[in-house]
Amino acid sequence: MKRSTFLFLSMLYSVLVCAQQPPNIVFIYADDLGYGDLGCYGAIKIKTPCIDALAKNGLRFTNAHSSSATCTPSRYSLLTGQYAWRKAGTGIAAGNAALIIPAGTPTLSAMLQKAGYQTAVVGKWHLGLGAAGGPDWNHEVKPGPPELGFNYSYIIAATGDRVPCVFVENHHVVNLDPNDPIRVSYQSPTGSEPTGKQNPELLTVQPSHGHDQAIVNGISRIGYMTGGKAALWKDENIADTLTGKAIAFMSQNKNHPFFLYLATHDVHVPRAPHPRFAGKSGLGVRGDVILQLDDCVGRISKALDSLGLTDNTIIIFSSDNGPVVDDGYQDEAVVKLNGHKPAGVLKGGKYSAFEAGTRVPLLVQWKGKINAGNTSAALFSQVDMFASLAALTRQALTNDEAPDSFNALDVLLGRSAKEREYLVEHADVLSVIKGKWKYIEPGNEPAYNKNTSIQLGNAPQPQLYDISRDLREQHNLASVYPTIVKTLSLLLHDIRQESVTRH
Ligand code: NG6
Ligand code: CA
Repeated sequence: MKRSTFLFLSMLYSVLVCAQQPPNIVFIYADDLGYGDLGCYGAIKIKTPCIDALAKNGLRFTNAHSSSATCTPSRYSLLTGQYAWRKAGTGIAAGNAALIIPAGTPTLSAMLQKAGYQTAVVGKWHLGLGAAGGPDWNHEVKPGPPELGFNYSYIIAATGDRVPCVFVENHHVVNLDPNDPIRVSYQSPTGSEPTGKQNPELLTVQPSHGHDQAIVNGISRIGYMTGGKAALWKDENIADTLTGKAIAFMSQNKNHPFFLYLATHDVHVPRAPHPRFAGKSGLGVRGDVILQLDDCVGRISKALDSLGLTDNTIIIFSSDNGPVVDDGYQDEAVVKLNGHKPAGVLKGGKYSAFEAGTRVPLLVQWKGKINAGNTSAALFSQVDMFASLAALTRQALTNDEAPDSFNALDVLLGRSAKEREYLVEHADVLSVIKGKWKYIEPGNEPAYNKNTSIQLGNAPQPQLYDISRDLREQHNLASVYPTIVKTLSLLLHDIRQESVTRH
């Protein structure tokens, strides 16, 4: 064969192989990042150029929602495609909770594994670990992500503010010295170590509510912990460690389709930015860790570029719930806000039934496949990620897989504006959005949390807002439109009764 013919045929071969290779999926899940926290969502006091680049090169959603207003239930729904409120025990999990999703449950990761993907979770897990009774930190930490369809996992078991402050890689605590075993309790002290409550003089930041138990790196946490000294993370290095592990996973799998679920610790408390970012935002530590988050996203994008994978990778960026400024530490985030509005134009925040609880940034970049720089106003729920990515990878779903997840792939890729007929929001109470209406069911929980200064959206009477005109949910129209209240409360009732809502 002539050299030129050979070259032509081998080029044709690689073009065909590339064309057939399903896209890599990188899902970056920020923690507690609000609708107003990014430049591309209107923030002017803080610069987020790397995250904004995803919007510039891809699609930006203005009406996308996490499934819940807190972490554990949002992550539960993301991975199972089932509303967390259907299942007891899916509220904010303790750091020693048992695995909330039983091993063998159909998950987003297992579905993508079936589709031929290498799968990884790097970062915040917060879905419990281990069998009933919780994890055995000193031996095999099992079951966990490996039993739910992840080929590789490098996780923070719960949150940065909960013990144990160690990473778990696959089934083992990283750097654990067997002679210094870990003991954890959420009930009573595990040893005679000082605590935040008894020894505030040892702390670099004082708690404002809760967070007064074990002290790790001068920061007091939720829960008691003894031992595992060599395994403790340094808070300032968490972002770099996670970004490094994520990039290593992508590099190792560059010749193979992969799904990377990168769940950052930022911008959750405690906020301990690396010295590169400390003091750099001018907005205090919360601003600094937003810069750190932006840097992480920039490094992921750059790594994809240098691996030559950008064109065949979908990057999805979102947040697990809305923003909170004082979430339990006197870290000066409130006084240094300097006019920045984490929730943007919305009312409420993390924990809230108002829009800021679940309406979060969502950006999707797939160069060459998604038009650059567009905005979508379509209603989108993260519970739909499962069925949408199943459609992308041509996986059929049975009814017991992802029962509340709709295939919204065309919406996600900006090919259609045909949105969900309705969307359920979950905080202390459930709300439903349909068309221009948002109905919040009545509930007896407090209307306001004075610790976090968040309007929780709970009220003993039904609430109805026309969010097309009153996005800030100022005017409760429930008494003006009783029939709409009735229709939406019946819709919510039906959704609650059904165990499968996908149709
Ligand atoms: C709350 C914590 C808060 C945060 C939250 C979970 C207190 C007083 N507050 O209970 O600091 O950890 O749980 O956040 O302990 S989430 O984003 O993981 O849902
Ligand atoms: Ca969160």
